[in-house]
Amino acid sequence: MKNTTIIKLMLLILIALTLSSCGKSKPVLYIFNWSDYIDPVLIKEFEVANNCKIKYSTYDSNENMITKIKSARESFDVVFPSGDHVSILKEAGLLESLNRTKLTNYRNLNSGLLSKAQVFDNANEYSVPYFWGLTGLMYNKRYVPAELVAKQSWSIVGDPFFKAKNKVTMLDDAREVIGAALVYNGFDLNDTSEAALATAKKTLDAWDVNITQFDSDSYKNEVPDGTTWLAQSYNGDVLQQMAENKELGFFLPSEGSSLWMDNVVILKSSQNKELAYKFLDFLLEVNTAKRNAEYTQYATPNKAAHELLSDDIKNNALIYPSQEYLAKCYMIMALGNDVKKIDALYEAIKMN
Ligand code: SPD
Repeated sequence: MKNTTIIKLMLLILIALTLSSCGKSKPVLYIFNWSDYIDPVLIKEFEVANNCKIKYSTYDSNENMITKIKSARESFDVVFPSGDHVSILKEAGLLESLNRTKLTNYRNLNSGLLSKAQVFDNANEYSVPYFWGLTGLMYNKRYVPAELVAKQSWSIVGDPFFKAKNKVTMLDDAREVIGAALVYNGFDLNDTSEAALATAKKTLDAWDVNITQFDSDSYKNEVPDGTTWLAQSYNGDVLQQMAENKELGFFLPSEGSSLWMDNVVILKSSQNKELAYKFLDFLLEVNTAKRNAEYTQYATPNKAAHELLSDDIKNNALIYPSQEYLAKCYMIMALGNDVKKIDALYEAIKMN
């Protein structure tokens, strides 16, 4: 064999060995998050800094997330449930009790918001606040007349202007849909009394003539392209679209709305807890949290990161509404067995 051939062969073997050992030794972290809810550059940075691979999957509702994590086929390390679902996962014994000594950046969190999170995780033992937000109405200015929007009311969902046009959608989220009708009628969003739910049903039956679908993802593309004109939507998702399209508008209804906090948790079944802790701590790091808030356009519970944000973001009332507006909003709470009443009403509306 010629010397050059031998050298080439040795090089190939070396490359193959390097590649196979990389593949084998790189730990993998399985992350399951809401769609459009992290700056993708951060994922790459974490992979490089920790010489690992992130397998990243997304969901569009807490209900889908729970179904997948309970199915034996899917296994995840880090998940992002909303507050009421932190309680549900905790009750089901699925969450890791967090060792805060591994979270060196935990001190960056806003202590006032940590106290608020105790309504669903009483000692902040299982969850770390990720972002908080509100639900409102997104619209396309090209099709929805300004006079209709001027009232800034949930009542626009049932407005006769939309009749037979098939242009209105609501979230595929029982708590948000029933919640909007409850708040519109002056009830607490967590009220499951017969009177409250009967009133909400009446309103939703009236709105339903306009509603074409219950969907939590499509509106992000369909309001911009005119397939949908008005959509119940999560504030940050809309602001991400509004940055690129001046024809889009969004308002928080004057009657009030839902207020929610999404959180990071590690599943008890996680196969790579050390790496999961590193990922949580990375998200809590001040510059990571600042960049993530800028990308997602959601309100950060990271006090140190919030201080670094531009005034444009800090003063944006669609991200950080006034205390006066927040007083009209309701945190979505876990309802135990009573949630079945909400689910039954939601299914009945969807079947109409
Ligand atoms: N694209 C991210 C959306 C996050 C919404 N989470 C909150 C849901 C509360 N019902």
